[in-house]
Amino acid sequence: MEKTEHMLSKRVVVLTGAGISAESGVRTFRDNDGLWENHRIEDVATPEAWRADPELVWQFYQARRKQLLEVEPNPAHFALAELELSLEHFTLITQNVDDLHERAGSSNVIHMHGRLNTLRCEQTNRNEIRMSEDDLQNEFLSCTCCSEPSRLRPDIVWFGETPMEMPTIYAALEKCEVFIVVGSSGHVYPAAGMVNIAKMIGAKTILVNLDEPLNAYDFDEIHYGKAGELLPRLLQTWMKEF
Ligand code: BV8
Repeated sequence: MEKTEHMLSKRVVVLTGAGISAESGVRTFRDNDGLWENHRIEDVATPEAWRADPELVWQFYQARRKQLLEVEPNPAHFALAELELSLEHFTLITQNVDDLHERAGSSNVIHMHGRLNTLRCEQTNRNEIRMSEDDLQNEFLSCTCCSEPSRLRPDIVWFGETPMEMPTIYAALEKCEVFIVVGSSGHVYPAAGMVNIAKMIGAKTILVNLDEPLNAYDFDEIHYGKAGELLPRLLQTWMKEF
């Protein structure tokens, strides 16, 4: 997609969470009390769980990878893709592992908690897109990068693992003038602490969320409601303000 000729100059960083994909039908973590088939997400999304019961963890991710084929971006995703086209300096960071931002037209999306549509070789840590029908079955899958194929793991940042692209994220935060969070409960760090960094460097902090997150006090401006309804409207205001 082409950038619009009259580019707005404000340096904007956006962080999204599960709430932006809720209206697309993707379950959030804590709205349905964070359970999956009676397992606490925090107990399934860990390296220890993968070591102890790889079949259980694999089924958890295969179910969510399959769901990617059934969901579509919603107006909130499209609004952010449009905002990106009007800004010279725009960084989109997501905690989400779905590909809805990309499918709505966003580019250079930083998936700090990994992605569902790629899998990672346990030997080389290389990732490959594996979303064909054969890749979505119950059996484990092997990599295509090793002469002796190794098992592939979900390309996901589990609890206790280091989020992706943190240096890039901190570099964008330290220069931003506006920091917008959409659809996150502020439970998970370091994502939930990013608003503090933005605030410290004097950026304007804006929250768009269905209900009050744990870190609500850190935001200068809060819009409570559904992202799919609020973002398209806020976009009009931001296009004038930024
Ligand atoms: C790390 C992949 C070191 C899995 C995920 C004690 C205290 C503080 C921190 C810790 C602690 N013990 C351990 C930690 C660290 C831990 C952590 O934060 N634990 C929490 C549970 C306390 N963090 C880590 O382990 C991280 N790694 O710290 O490494 C480090 C630190 C800094 C630098 C280098 C190294 C790794 C965390 C990554 C875990 N993986 N995802 C998977 O997806 O399967 S996290 C998981 O939670 C998802 O990514 C999800 O995005 C994320 C956060 O949840 P939210 O996105 O906020 O979603 P949630 O459901 O919670 O909320 C949805 C919100 O949307 C709600 O507020 C709702 O109101 C709103 N909403 C709903 N509908 C709508 C809406 N809003 C708008 N419109 C709507 N329609």
